[in-house]
Amino acid sequence: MDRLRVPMQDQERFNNTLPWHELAADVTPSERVFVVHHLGIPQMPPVQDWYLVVDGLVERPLRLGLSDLQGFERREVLAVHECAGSPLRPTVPVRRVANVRWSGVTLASVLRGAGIAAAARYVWATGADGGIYPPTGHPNECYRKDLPLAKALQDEVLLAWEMNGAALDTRHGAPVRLVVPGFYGTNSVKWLTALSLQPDRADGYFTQTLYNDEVVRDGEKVAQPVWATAPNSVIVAPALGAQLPVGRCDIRGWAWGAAPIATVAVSTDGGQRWMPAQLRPRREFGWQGFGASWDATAGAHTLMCRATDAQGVAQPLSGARNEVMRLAVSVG
Ligand SMILES: Nc1nc2c(c(=O)[nH]1)N[C@H]1C(S)=C(S)[C@@H](COP(=O)(O)O)O[C@H]1N2
Ligand SMILES: [Mo]
Repeated sequence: MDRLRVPMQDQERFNNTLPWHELAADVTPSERVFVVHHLGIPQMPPVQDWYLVVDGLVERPLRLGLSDLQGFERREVLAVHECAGSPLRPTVPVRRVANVRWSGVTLASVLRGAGIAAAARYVWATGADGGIYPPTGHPNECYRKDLPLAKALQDEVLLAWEMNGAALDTRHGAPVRLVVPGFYGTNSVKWLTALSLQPDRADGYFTQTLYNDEVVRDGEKVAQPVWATAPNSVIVAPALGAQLPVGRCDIRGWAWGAAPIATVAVSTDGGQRWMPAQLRPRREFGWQGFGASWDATAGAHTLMCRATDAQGVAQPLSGARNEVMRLAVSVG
């Protein structure tokens, strides 16, 4: 089935990221949610002209407008939204993160509405945007990602048209985007125009070339798609570079990962000694608040936080996108 085609907006790409101390709220206000797009922003048509094609290994291909989608049961999910960082520098942490309440319908309900054929293994999701990826000059017919069907059918995975109770902003993928809680942001395709059930992984630069981590498994180097989020954490108070008075200082932050976080440890001396932080339980797929009280002494200090998930996987100290954060502050 033919998907919707639109021109691109003639405008600068931008990736905006806030300093972490502006992420103090449990649910991140929409204007503080980072914006990332690789090819620019497409000129989406008026919402009544938008449609989504569902095809491939389905019993009945569908062409759905927004009002058709709204006929499925509504579902809301609170979820961490985390960018994996530059796909050209997969081990460099950026910690672009937010905690968002998304609303829409489950991807599963729409796929089941089309009838899932037995041979289907992956869901390919296509955005309306296309063009050059500036860092490498590679041309792209579209932005396309894929999900393993087993994940796609989890009921936290949404086709969303609302963010924090308001209609999605154009920059965040209006009118409808995919939201994949527990997977990195790159998988949450914005400006969605097509879903296709397929037996194999998707074609295209963003699934075949970029967003594949090299990992060693059983002594062999293999490519691992950038899907599930690894445990991670940020300190939101005090702020990076803060000048603090001597005495009691509350260290606060957020921890998250595909699996719930079980413990967070905090260091105030660059990782020589660690103390356990207090940690809130996970709510839905959201991040978990942690806090620790520190008796700050005069001098320069490096604050660090390290999350360990319920499966015992801890943030590495270095060399990974989720390596522990180091925050320099001075006291006195
Ligand atoms: N269509 C489309 N979807 C996309 C992208 C894109 O370039 N095009 N970028 C992805 C990346 S890398 C991230 S981190 C998130 C960012 O979503 P946001 O801008 O709403 O925060 O969108 C993802 N979805
Ligand atoms: Mo990203």
